[in-house]
Amino acid sequence: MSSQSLILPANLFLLLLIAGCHAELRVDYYKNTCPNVESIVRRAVEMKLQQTLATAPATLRLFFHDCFVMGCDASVILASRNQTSEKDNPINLSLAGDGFDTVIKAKAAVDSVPGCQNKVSCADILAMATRDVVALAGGPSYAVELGRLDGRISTKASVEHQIPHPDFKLEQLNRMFASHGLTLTDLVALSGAHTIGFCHCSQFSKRIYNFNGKKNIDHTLNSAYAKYLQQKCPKNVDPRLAVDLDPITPRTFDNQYYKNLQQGKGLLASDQALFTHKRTRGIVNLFASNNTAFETYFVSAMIKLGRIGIKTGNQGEIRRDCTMVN
Ligand code: HEM
Ligand SMILES: *[C@@H]1O[C@H](CO)[C@@H](O)[C@H](O)[C@H]1NC(C)=O
Ligand SMILES: *[C@@H]1O[C@H](CO)[C@@H](O)[C@H](O)[C@H]1NC(C)=O
Ligand SMILES: CC(=O)N[C@H]1CO[C@H](CO)[C@@H](O)[C@@H]1O
Repeated sequence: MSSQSLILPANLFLLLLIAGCHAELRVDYYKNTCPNVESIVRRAVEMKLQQTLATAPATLRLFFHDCFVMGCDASVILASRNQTSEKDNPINLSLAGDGFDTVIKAKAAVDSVPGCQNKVSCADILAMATRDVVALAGGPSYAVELGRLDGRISTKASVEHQIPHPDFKLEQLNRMFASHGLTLTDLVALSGAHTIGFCHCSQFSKRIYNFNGKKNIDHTLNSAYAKYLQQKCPKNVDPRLAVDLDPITPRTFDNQYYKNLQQGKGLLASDQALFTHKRTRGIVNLFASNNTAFETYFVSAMIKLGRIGIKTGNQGEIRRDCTMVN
């Protein structure tokens, strides 16, 4: 037998496996078990957002981290007594508590409705809450596919090499996103999430103080913006200090992020790289000039993100407490 004929069935099997996963997600998954789940989650998210605006970026980023590490299975929310779960990885130092709190509050709201108790997964609640915070921050809304089960495994080690680093070059970003079936257009559209939220000084201090190990400023950085950042983030600053990812409209989910990139005002090296590189510059320019195009591609990429590594059947469960396996 030739190696070709051996490889083909394996690929076909993988394809069927992926297609099979998608088939299990449905927009009306809870139609019979908890028909009002969407409005219950929405109300809980609105209340949480009224308490703190940080809810929006925190929840959106939590969803991204959940999906990239072992799939969208709420494994990022599992806590361990011995500090060995995903959220204990140092990368999570920056996962704001408000994202976790949003899911826990929405889960409590769902479970308080007769009939809905223990019927809706934490992974689905996170997916719905993410859609809601984006819309409430001024971004597009979309129908969320549902039917993810919650995972039972969460390890600190699983986070390694799964979350992109802000110093990644375009090729590294592309490789990581492609490993989850996401295209360059998806990468550029999803990076638009950095139109809201905060970033700690440590994530970009190299760009303003010692670029490439020398006492230089990253030359792709707008010089006025670099000066502004040096004022906001002096050397040896309190590591808890953070600045807005989008300096112009930090609380609004819009396409300002891409206009910033055109002016050298991308905060992270991984943001600015999208404009520096010819391969993605056209997509940045399109999104900067046409907000509808940005919203369309963002929604399509979010739906793809929400399909990564979903657990169905006996691979998962509906957790009673989002922080613990049943
Ligand atoms: C392309 C690769 C990406 C890199 C390298 C990256 C890196 C980062 C870093 C370093 C921060 C700041 C964390 C901190 O210091 O607090 C951040 C924040 C954030 N990221 Fe990303 N990110 C990427 C993609 C994404 C994607 C795909 C999403 C969602 C779809 C996302 C959503 C967010 C949000 C909303 C924040 C603000 C969080 C907050 O204010 O609590 N990021 N990201
Ligand atoms: C930490 O606790 C989990 C269960 O919560 C257990 O599976 C794991 O082996 C423990 N790890 C260490 C290093 O003790
Ligand atoms: C903006 O993008 C949308 C969606 O891709 C498209 O239908 C529309 O024609 C574009 N508008 C302009 C002015 O190019
Ligand atoms: C939200 C959360 O659980 N963050 C944790 C991330 O990891 C650090 C340790 O590296 C913890 O101190 C944080 O509490």
